[in-house]
Amino acid sequence: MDSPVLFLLLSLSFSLPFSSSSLDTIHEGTSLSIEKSEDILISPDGVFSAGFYSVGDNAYCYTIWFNKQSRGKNQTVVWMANRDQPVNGRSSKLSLLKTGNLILTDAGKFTVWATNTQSLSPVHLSLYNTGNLVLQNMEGVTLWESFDFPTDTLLPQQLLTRNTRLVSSRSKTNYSSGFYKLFFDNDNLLHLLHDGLEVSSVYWPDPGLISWEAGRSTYNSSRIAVLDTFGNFSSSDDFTFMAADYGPNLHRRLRIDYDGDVRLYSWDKEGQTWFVSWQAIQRPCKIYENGSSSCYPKTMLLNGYRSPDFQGDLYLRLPERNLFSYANSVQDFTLVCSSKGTVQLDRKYKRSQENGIVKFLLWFASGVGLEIICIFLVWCLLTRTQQASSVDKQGYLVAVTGFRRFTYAELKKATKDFKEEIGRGAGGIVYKGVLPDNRVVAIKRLNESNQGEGEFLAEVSIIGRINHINLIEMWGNCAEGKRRLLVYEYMEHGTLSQNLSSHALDWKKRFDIATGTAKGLAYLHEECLEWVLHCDVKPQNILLDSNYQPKVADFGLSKLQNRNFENASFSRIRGTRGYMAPEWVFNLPITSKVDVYSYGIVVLEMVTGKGPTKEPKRLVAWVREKKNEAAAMASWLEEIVDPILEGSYEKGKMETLITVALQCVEDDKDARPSMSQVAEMLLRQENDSHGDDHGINL
Ligand SMILES: *[C@@H]1O[C@H](CO)[C@@H](O)[C@H](O)[C@H]1NC(C)=O
Ligand SMILES: *[C@@H]1O[C@H](CO)[C@@H](O)[C@H](O)[C@H]1NC(C)=O
Ligand SMILES: *[C@@H]1O[C@H](CO)[C@@H](O)[C@H](O)[C@H]1NC(C)=O
Ligand SMILES: *[C@@H]1O[C@H](CO)[C@@H](O)[C@H](O)[C@H]1NC(C)=O
Ligand SMILES: CC(=O)N[C@H]1CO[C@H](CO)[C@@H](O)[C@@H]1O
Repeated sequence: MDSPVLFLLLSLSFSLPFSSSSLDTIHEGTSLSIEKSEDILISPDGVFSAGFYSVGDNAYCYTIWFNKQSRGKNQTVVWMANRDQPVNGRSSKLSLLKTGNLILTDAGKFTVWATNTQSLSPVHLSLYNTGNLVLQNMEGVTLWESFDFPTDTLLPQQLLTRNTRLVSSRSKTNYSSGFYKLFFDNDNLLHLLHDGLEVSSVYWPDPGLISWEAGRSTYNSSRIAVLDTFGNFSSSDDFTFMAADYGPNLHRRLRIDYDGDVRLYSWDKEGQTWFVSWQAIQRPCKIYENGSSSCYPKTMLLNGYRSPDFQGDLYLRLPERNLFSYANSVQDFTLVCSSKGTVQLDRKYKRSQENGIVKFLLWFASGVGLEIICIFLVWCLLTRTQQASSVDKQGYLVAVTGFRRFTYAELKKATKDFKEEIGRGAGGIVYKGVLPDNRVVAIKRLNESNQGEGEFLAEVSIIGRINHINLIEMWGNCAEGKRRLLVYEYMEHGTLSQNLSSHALDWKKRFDIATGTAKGLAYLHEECLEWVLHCDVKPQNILLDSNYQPKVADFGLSKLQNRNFENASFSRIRGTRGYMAPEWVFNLPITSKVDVYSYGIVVLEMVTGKGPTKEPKRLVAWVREKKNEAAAMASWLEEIVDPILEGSYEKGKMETLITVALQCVEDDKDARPSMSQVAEMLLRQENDSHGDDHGINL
């Protein structure tokens, strides 16, 4: 410092928050104080800083930000230590203790955040050129690094793993944790989840697509994604993208924005500003915003979305009596959606005053600007029957999402403190309950697990979307702490097993149950959004509604439960003895054919009235033997059919049913038909018999 002027300039520059101080490392025993503006770490190349950052009135977070500052804008924050618990603007400090722990203390001296690390040898904290804040000991072992604990931003070379997730900010100005999450789900796919206070829903990739349709692969379980410095993002589920300005740009960052979209930003050197070089969701209207525009096949059509790419006219056919209310409710819904990278949603949901049976709402809005115009047709059908009040209270959310989130207190009350037990299984206990709107429900209380709430909700939202007349419908769920509950529709006639020994199930009902169950399982295996194995098909899991139509229960739970078994895609505990396919015993790969096997046993049990006890082979062998004797003895059916039926059944249909069931229980899984083939064989039989075969054997 030979010139005092230079010295003055230099010390001035130190008092600016983004000066080019050379401090990139602190050693143990050091504290960085919130009051001292020079207490800032700056990466060696001067690109990143770490220090206290104002997030509101006298509220500060310890953050890492880009030193490059868009003109007139606030700093670009890339990481926060304490986003949900800001500290006071006075006396707060970050201290690197001799023990190796890095702690953030508030004015009141309590610890707001800590790395919880310890080390016997001296430690130091450095801010790297990558934007990674790293705590190392003398031997160069990394004890902690900010790259392992991302907030809403992923920087080049920072790995997104099975243990990390990006969580959006609350809003543009509020940095605390918001509702949108980017993470690897249990199916090995990178998902975007809206995890709201009442409902949660996966909205990317498009839930209407099967993984391979969305260009994803579920097979690679390494669950890892990374963005390189050139702007090439690649993920282990085969999802890849390249920045529009692919190449050696100096600065990039991938962020899940407060509006739920994921965007890649690149630094424009000339304009000194960030620009979007990629985004996950092109049309902001597609982002989940409490039921704006997605497709929900589960419930009645509540709203519709017209793609801007669609040029034609659109017609909706309605009962004539609704035309009147249609005209009156045009104004009921307002929804503004512009395409300028921002979503403005201003919705007023009003119920029309008139006592019409069905309400119909139509609305459209056009976006600002020429590029894209979003047109929404919003249509609401709410039947005003005796249940009108319940529909009014909850109908909106339930109809939009298929299910809602309950609090534990609500469910405790609904079940009168879990008084009436109606079932019990491997996964938990089922209780009967009554919701405040008088709907009777079955509430399954799952055994406690360590599964994260977010994962549970993501999974449940998938199960909740599965909708088929022969599958039990889920109405809601609850996740509080370790408590996990599922709320289902209540089935009047209980389980198939409770009915088997009664006279209530005549031949026709039994055949219908076999057919319906096959249809439900076929839907699970082949048609629903996610390929789901049941893995525990048995009479206790087949429920009967007031018309004795079967509804398969407990599907999807294998997905909820096997979380605890690291890497074992299906725990060996799943299933019930007597109904389990030989694959389980011989440790062979588990496919949908395990459900086919169990189904076959259930049908044999239904036909013969004999349970499989502990040894399914004996039942199977016995039926096979009798059938093979058929050539010699014409009356083999009489010998095996449940005596409760008192011989009242259609012979041809019965033979088909038994033949199909025996195919289902072949030891070789490849010899078993698929569930949809079973359904088809039975349905064909049913149709044929409407014609000639009235061979009721009395
Ligand atoms: C910068 O952030 C503060 C609060 O943290 C806010 O009051 C201010 O309006 C922001 N300035 C700009 C230009 O966004
Ligand atoms: C941000 O939002 C959260 C949740 O609504 C709220 O508790 C917190 O006070 C907000 N923070 C600021 C700085 O407004
Ligand atoms: C992008 O990264 C993936 C995975 O590392 C690689 O296979 C692919 O070739 C890269 N693409 C380009 C254009 O560099
Ligand atoms: C799984 O993905 C990772 C990361 O993309 C890759 O390195 C690995 O080779 C993949 N494994 C298989 C079996 O494809
Ligand atoms: C951002 C937004 O509009 N959220 C709304 C979604 O819907 C719920 C329930 O209807 C509202 O409470 C939220 O404010």
